[in-house]
Amino acid sequence: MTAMHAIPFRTGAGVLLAALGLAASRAPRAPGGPAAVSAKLSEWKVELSEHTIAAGTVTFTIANAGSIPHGFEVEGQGIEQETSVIQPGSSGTLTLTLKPGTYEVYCPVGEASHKKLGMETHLKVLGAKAAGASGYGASEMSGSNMSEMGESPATAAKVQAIRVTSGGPVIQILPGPFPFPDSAAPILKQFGDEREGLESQVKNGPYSNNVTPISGTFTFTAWDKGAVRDSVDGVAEFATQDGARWKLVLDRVQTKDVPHHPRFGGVILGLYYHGNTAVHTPLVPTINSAVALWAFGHLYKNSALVTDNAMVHVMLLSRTRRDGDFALACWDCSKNKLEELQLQILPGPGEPKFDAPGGFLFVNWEQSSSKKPAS
Ligand SMILES: [Cu+2]
Repeated sequence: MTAMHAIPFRTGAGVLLAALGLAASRAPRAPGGPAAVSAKLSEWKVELSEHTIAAGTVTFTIANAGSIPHGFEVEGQGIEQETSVIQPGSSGTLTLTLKPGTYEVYCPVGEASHKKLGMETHLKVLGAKAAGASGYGASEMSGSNMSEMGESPATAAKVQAIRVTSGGPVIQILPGPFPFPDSAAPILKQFGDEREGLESQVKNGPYSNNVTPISGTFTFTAWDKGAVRDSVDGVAEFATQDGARWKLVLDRVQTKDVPHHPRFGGVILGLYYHGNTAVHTPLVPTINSAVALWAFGHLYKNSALVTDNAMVHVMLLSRTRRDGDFALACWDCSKNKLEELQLQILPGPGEPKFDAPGGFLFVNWEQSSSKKPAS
């Protein structure tokens, strides 16, 4: 997902010309007056009207144009100031006195998750001399252009991959009540149209303490190559509590975002989400993940093809279940060891429910491991 908000890289004269155009068209601060900067928050970016301002007092007017709550934080040169949470459709202001230097501007919601998803930019504050009527020096211009790019081309192009191997006790999760309904309730309110469906899952859904030991294995490799080139290759085989033998072959990702459920191009490494983050369903505890992916799978039951379009969600995440009875043990599990491998399989769009309790397949391997694959 790294390329999601990347801006095409321009080199040489292009950078300079673009920067000159930018500097010429802006007067970020009237002489003696406070600077005014507008900020727009959405999934998953922070957009500023100005990326370079003069030192002194600045008032940020921040609009949340997204569909979930966000916040706004300015950090650098010894200061760290943030707004309270801004609801979708609302706005807030933040007035600061900034000295020269570079500041990070980001959404602080969800620990580092919204920032990691791309809600981060930079603001450059120039000293009085550099910000004078004679305009910006060449070094500041290229600096401001760099910060507008958000991330370096090297970062944007970086391919990340992970190989995951299942291990430890294997359990099948059967329908039942979600054990933290009170913690999830305030987050569910933010889910609009989806709320009703989620509320019925609170009573009887896939994230329950109703589990049964089974057996099986799951190994896959996932590649995070940017917004459109992510991929996955893997096989899971397991026998469910009714004795049926299932096999799932993963060879392509699902990339289509739905509100509250971004797919990050199919594969994302190192995401903190679910639970109290308002990113994806709150009917999963708040977790950190080594990898999360969304895929279409070929599903077989007792060697017969069930579908080529099974909807699959996989996470190697911070442990959510305790030893022994494998009950969900924490609402915020994000600090636990990243060793729980979850495989959730649902019928494809318009396809009938699976012949399994609740119509879905949900298997956990409790002590799984990951490594960087040999390239
Ligand atoms: Cu945010």
